[in-house]
Amino acid sequence: MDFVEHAQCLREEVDRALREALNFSGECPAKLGEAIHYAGLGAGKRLRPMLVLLAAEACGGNRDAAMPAALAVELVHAYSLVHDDLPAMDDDDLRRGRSTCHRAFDEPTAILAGDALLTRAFEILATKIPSPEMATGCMAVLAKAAGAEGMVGGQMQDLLATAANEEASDAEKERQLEAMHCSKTGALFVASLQLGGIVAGATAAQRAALLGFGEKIGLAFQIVDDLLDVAGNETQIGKRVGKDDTLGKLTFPGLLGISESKERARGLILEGCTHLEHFGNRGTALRELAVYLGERDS
Ligand code: GRG
Repeated sequence: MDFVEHAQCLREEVDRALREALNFSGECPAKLGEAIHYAGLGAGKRLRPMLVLLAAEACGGNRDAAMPAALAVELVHAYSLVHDDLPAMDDDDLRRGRSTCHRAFDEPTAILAGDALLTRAFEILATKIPSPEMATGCMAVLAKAAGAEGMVGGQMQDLLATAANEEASDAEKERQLEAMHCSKTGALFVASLQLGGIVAGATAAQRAALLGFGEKIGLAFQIVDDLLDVAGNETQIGKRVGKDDTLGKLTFPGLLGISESKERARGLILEGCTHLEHFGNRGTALRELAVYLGERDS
């Protein structure tokens, strides 16, 4: 099986489990339930859950035991997309090839659906991971990565950067851009790999290797995301392109140019993959995923 087929199988497994995880049996109002399903089950790539599952396998664990952690990361990611698209944030109308959640429903419902996806993530970690130590370990890692010192903090840096720092040197702008992406996007990539490690009972050395790998590929992913915003195909990507430029955002292609940005992404992926040597053959699927991240067109 080549990596594309492997990734498709993983995506289908994740989607089946996601559907079940978003099946609210209690008193969830129907409209809220619909918005949660709409945002949580849209046609995303499911990269973060794949990272969780493949990291667990690289550390000698199995996919079934890692699935609750994989779902939790995907739900946090889905919430962040809903809130990122809101008028007060990026004000987008297209996501995953269809209307954003607040356009398909309304703004208050989208805010609440995002909140419910976020809280469901932690409910799943608390109730579906049998070992209490592993469950609390996962909750601590995911909360930190998603919060003020991670994704939410990175989003704030992004909002502040748009208007400020005009005077900064290119080197300083690059440093700020990397720091912002490390928090906004990279933290959840690193957390995905760490969660896979935790549920597989990884050693400290294995977790350090996953961290080294995650930091590099998280940044490479974001550089490719910036490149797709400049030169990608809106239908393939499923979201508007050219937004960064319209919003006056600092981006890697804006700062380094297109070919240097591509070179940078390639270099980061190669560097990241050196950390996978620690896992021998068990790291192969993570390596293939990293290569895919660099070459993706959506
Ligand atoms: C609490 C208001 C509030 C906000 C939460 C919105 C937010 C904090 C953070 C934004 C983080 C964010 C949306 C980062 C963008 C990362 C990114 C490039 C997402 C696209 O990821 P893909 O390509 O998406 O993996 P798919 O659709 O494939 O899952």
